Amino acid sequence: MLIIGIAGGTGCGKTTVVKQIVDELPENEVVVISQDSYYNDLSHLTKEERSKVNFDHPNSIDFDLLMHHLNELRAGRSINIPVYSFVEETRLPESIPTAPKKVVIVEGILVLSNPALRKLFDIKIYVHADSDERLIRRLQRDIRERGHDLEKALYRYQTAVKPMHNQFIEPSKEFADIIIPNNHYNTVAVDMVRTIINDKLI
Ligand code: UZR
Ligand code: MG
Repeated sequence: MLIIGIAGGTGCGKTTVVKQIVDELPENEVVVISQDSYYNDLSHLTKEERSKVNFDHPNSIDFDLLMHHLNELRAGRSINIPVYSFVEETRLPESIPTAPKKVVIVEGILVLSNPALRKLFDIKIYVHADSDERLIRRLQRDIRERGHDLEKALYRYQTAVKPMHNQFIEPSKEFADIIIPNNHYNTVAVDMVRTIINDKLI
């Protein structure tokens, strides 16, 4: 089994890079796990209380469960991945049964910031995009897909997203084996990563 960790700031294009990598791989050999699925269960808080949570701080992620799940997959056992709703800002009651595959990709803003989690990755990738590019993409997504208005999205960016990025995410770049420049979609880098994976799969 090959476990690949892919980090990078919000809006850097992680999800797109992952999609491109996975598209060329046989479906039955790869599973993608998103850090977003592992936000702490906040169902005991009111919606008002949840909207004040700092979702960019490492403490908002259930890293223990994520690591437990990776160890289970490594041991050949299936896991139940929690389902998180960005609109409700909490974990939903259902979960997704997931079997071990040859390639496991773990993506999320903070996946290279946690030392114990980092140790579980065979390949560590950081996707870089400039902060103005990331802010543009982030605003588009927050407004279109996550039901925020411009005011709320900008407030969160200034009070949580940016400071946490500078404190935890950007410094995790030094742990990467590969840094993908992604201001514009980078086909060459994605091809190189695919080649590395294919080599390991044979
Ligand atoms: P990516 N996030 C939300 O917007 N709402 C939530 O309920 C939970 C998380 C955001 C989170 C972080 N920060 O910046 C981003 N906030 O999701 C990480 N606020 O997701 O890697 O796709 O950008
Ligand atoms: Mg994403």
